[in-house]
Amino acid sequence: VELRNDLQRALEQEQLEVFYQPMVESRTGKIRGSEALIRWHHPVRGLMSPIQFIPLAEDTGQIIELGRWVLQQACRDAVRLLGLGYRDHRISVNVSPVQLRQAGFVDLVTETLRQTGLAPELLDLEIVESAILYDTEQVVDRLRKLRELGVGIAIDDFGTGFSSLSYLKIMPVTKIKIDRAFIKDVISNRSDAAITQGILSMAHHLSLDVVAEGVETNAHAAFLRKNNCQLLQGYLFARPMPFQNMLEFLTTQA
Ligand code: G
Ligand code: G
Ligand code: MN
Ligand code: NA
Repeated sequence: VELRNDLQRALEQEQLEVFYQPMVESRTGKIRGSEALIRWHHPVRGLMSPIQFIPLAEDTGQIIELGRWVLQQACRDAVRLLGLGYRDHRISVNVSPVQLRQAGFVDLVTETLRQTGLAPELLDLEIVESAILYDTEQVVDRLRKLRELGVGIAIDDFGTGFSSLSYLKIMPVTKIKIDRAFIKDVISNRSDAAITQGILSMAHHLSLDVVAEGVETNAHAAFLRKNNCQLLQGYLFARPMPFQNMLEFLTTQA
């Protein structure tokens, strides 16, 4: 209850901040986009990770307001990047299954894009496999409408959910993000290597973009480059950081 009240105050008192983590093209080393990751500057507990409050916000329904805020902030920041000349920098925003179950979600995205002036083609929404576990028809219909707008749909934490792969046939997916659990030991563990290669092969045959998460070493990056994984994300390149630091990071890469 306490944290719930705190979260309400956080939304009202601007204690939330969107951090960004770059996604790098494996072939060229160029930054192609970034993922928006929420942080909470709690007045007593300090900087809080989303795993400490997203599940609570999902239970209380506060995720709706929080998600709306993140989407708007990320779109605004993306437009700022455009204005600075980063013309094809994509922005990825995490969307909770709870948000996707809202009838008004497509309107929210449409309205946010209109208000901020961001081209839909520069926005990816990251969703987890379990997002279509409930209200499947309605959620899939919403995802189709978002695709029709031009927004990209990325499957986050790919391979760790318990869903069947057949959802790839009904979901209008454009991108897969390989979960970092597979990347961690990809060099030493034959199963992880085989699974990663399998996901990459499947994604190519389905014409899906792929991002590997949790890329922490040069060996990870080399393995993924060799196996034609286009995009890499992880501590090897940068940790999630405030927008201002992201701007500086971009200029060092230019
Ligand atoms: O930023 P970090 O790697 O600590 O994120 C931890 C988890 O919180 C990840 O699973 C990430 O997807 C999730 N997360 C981060 N920001 C958001 C957000 O804005 N909305 C939702 N729904 N989840 C987020
Ligand atoms: O579930 P999602 O993929 O959105 O989660 C992103 C989370 O992964 C964030 O908490 C982020 O801080 C974390 N993360 C990003 N890059 C790395 C990495 O290279 N190694 C590890 N261990 N975690 C990472
Ligand atoms: Mn994510
Ligand atoms: Na992930």
